[in-house]
Amino acid sequence: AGQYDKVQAQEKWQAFWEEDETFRPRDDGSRERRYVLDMFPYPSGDLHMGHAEAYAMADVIARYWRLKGYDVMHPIGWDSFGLPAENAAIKADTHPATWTYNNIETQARSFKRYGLSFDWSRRLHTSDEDYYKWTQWLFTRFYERGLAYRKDSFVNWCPKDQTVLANEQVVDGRCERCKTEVTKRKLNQWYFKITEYAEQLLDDMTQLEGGWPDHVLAMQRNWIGRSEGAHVDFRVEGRGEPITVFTTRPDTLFGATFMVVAPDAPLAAELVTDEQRPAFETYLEQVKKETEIERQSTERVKTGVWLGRSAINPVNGEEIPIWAADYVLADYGTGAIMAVPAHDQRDLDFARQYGLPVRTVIDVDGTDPADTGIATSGDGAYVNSGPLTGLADKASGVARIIAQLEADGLGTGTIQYRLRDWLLSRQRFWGCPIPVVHCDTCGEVPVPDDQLPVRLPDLRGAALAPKGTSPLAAATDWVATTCPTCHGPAKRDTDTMDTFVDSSWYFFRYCSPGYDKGPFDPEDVRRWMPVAQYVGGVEHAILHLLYMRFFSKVLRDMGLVDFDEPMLRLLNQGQVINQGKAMSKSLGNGVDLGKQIDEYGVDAVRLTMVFAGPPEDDIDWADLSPASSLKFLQRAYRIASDVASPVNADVTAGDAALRKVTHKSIADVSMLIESGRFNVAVARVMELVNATRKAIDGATGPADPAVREAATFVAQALSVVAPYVAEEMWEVLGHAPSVASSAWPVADPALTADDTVTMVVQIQGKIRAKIDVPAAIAEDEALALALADAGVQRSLDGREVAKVIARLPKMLSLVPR
Ligand code: ANZ
Ligand code: ZN
Repeated sequence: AGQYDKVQAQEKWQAFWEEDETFRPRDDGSRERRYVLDMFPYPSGDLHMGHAEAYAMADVIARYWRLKGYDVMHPIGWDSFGLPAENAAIKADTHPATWTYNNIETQARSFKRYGLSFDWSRRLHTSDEDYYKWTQWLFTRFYERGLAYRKDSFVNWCPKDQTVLANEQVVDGRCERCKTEVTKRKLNQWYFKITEYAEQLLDDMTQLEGGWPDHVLAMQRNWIGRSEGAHVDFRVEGRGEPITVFTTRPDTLFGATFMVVAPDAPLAAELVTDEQRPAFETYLEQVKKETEIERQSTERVKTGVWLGRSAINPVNGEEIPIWAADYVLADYGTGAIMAVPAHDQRDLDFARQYGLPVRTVIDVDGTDPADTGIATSGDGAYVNSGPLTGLADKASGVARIIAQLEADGLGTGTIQYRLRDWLLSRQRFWGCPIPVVHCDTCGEVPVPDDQLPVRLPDLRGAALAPKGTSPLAAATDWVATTCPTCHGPAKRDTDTMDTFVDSSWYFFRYCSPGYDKGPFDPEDVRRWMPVAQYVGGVEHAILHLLYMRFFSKVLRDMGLVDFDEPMLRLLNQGQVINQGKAMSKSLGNGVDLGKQIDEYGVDAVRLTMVFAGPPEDDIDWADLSPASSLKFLQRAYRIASDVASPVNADVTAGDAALRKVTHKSIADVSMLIESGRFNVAVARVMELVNATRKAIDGATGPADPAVREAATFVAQALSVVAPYVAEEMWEVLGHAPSVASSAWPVADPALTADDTVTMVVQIQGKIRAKIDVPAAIAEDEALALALADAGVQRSLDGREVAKVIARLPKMLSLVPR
C-alpha cells in the first residue's frame, strides 16, 4: 500500500493552488459570500508556533465553508509599521524598511508552505505608500469631523522606547511592549475622540453577544466603564467658578466633610494658597513619579496636602476644606471629588490619616464607620440628610437629590465613562506621518488630499535613535514646507501615528485591493462585510478590538459603510506553551516551527494543533505527539490508496453498516466544525478511518463501494486541517482537480436516523398499542405519540391521564383518572 511523501506533496500542491488560484473568491454573486479573517501579523522574524495555531484554526473555518459552497474570502497582509523594525534598523545601521520587507518575504514563504488557503491577490502592507496614504486620508476626515484634536496633558511615557503610549498600552503600570515602568510627561499630543462613541461602543455590544467570547465583551464593558451619577457644584470663597465634582452617590452629599482635587490637575495648582504652595509643589513632584496602579492601590497609606482653602457644601452651607491627594485622578470625572468618609473607604482612610470629620448619613447595618474604620455602602435609612431623611433606599435617595440639585441649579444627573480619548501621536519614525502642517499664520492645517501621502523622509540607522522627540524633527528639509492655505513657510507635524491606527481599517482595504479613489470601494465592502469570522489573540481585547469598532462606527457615520459592527463572530485561540510555560528565550523552552515542519510535515503539525483541544484553550506542546499525527495521516492515506472500486461505483449498493458509520460521521463532523469543536471533529474522522480499515481488512473488502465513499469523506474532512495529504488522497481516489474545490457531502437522513425500537403502550396493564420509535426517544415525545394512537384513544375513552410510568424506549404505561 502507498505512503504519502509529505515534502513532495507540499511542493506539488502549493504550486497547484497558486497556479489554479484555488483560494481566490469568485465574487460574482453565484455563491453566498463569507469573509474569514485572521488578525494580520507583525513582520517580526519568521512565523512561530503561536501563529501556526491561530492561522490553522481560521483555515479550518475558511476551508470548511468553501467546501460547503460559500464564496470565501480569506486574505492576508502585514501590520508592518512599528517599533521592532526601527530598533532593528538602529542596531544594524539600516532602514527599517529593509528589515520589514525581508521579514515579510520570509513569513510569506512560511505561510505558503503552511498550506493556508489565503487569497494572495489581496495582500497588503500598512507601511506601503498606497496604504498609508489612506490612513492619512482617514485621519483628515476624522479631523474634519472634530474627532482628531490636539491637547496638552500629562501622558504615559515609556522611558525605554522614548515615546508616549495610549492608556490601552499601559498594562499594570508598564509599557505593553517592553514592560518598562511608565512615567508621566506633559506634552501636546494628538487624540482621537473615541469617548464620543463610548455609549455606542457599549450599546452595540448587544449585537456581538453570542458571536464574541463573553470575557472579551466584559473586558470592553469594564474598560468603557459606564457610571451613572451627578455633577455637583461647590462654591469656593474668593473664586467665581464653582468646583464641579462627579459622584455616583449624590445621595451622600450631607455626609461630604471635605473635598479632594487631583494634585496633577490644573485646578489644584490654581486653588493652592501662597502659604501652602511649597508643601503642594513638593507633593506634586512626588506624585508625578507614581504609576496609576500605585495611585489606585487601596493598600497604600493615604497621602495629601491641604490647599489652604475651603468650599461650601451646597446642601447645608457647611464650610469644608479642600485637599489635594493622589488617590484622585486628574483624568477621570472632573478630577475633583466630594469626600464622604462614612460611605467611601478611600475617603475614610484619608480622613483617619488627617483627622478629618466622619459623618454617617445612611444607617446601613447599625455600625458607625467613625468607630469601625469600615465605610458602609448600599441601601439603608437616611439620617441627618435634610429632605432625604426618612427614605430608605438608594434609588429613591439618588433620584430625590438629583431632582433637588437640578431645581436649585446646583447640579445635574450625568453619565460618566472611564474610557479616555485615544492618544495617537508617537515620537518614533517607522509609522504613518500625521498629515498636518503648522503655520504661524493659519495654525494647524491638514495636508490637502491631493498632496497625500506625506511620505516618510529617508532616515536610517543612528538617525532613528530615540531622543524623546521624534526623529522626524531632525529631518529639517522634510519638516520645512509651505502652508497649503497661505503658502507661507510652515512646518510639518513630526510625530507618527500609533500603529493601532493602521490596523483599525485594514479589513476594509482587503475588500478593495489596489483601489485608488479612496481607502476602499463602499460597494466592495457592502458585498463582503461584516466579517463572518474573525480569529486572533485575546491580548487585543481592549486595544485593536475596541479601536476597530470605533473606526467602523465613524466610517458608518461618514456614510461609507452601512453596519454598526464590522466583525460578527470572534474566536480567541489559546496559546501554544511548552512544558507548562509560555515559550521564551530565557526559559529555553522555545519550539521552532520550521524544525517541527521539517520533521513531521505541515499536515501533522496542523493536525496536532487542531486535535490538541478546544481552539480557545492553551496547548502544551510537550504533551503532544506530532509523530503520532503523522502516523495517523499515513493510515488515512492508506485507506484511500487501498480503495479498489471504480470512481463511478454505485455507493448505494455498498456495505450498509459502513455506510451508516460514514453518514453519521458526515453529520457529526459538520455539526462539530460549525460549533467550533474542531478537536472533536478530528476524533470523529479518526473513528471513521478505523472503521474503514476494519471493513477493508474484513469481510467487506477494498472493492466495496462503501469503502470508497468512506475514504472520500475522510479526504474531504481532513482537507480542512491537513490539506496536503487530503489532496494526495483525493488524487489517488481518482478525483480531480482538487479536494479544496470539492463539495462537502450531505448526510443521508435514512442512514443517520437513529435505530428504531418498538414501544409497547399499556393502559391498566393491558397492551393497547405498539409504536416504532427512535431508540433515544424522550418521555414527552413518547407520550405524545401514544396519545395520538387510535387504539390508545379508544381505550382512554376521553379520560385524562393521571400518571405515566415510562421504561423507555420499550414501554410506556398510562394510568387514567
Ligand atoms: C462621593 C461618594 C460617596 C462616592 C460614596 C462614592 C461613594 P466610579 O464608580 O468608578 O465611576 N471619584 C470621582 N472622580 C474621581 C477621580 N477623578 N479619582 C478618584 N475617584 C473619583 O466611581 C465614582 C466615584 O469615585 C465617585 O463617587 C467619587 O466618589 C469617586 F459613598 O463621590 B464618589
Ligand atoms: Zn498658513
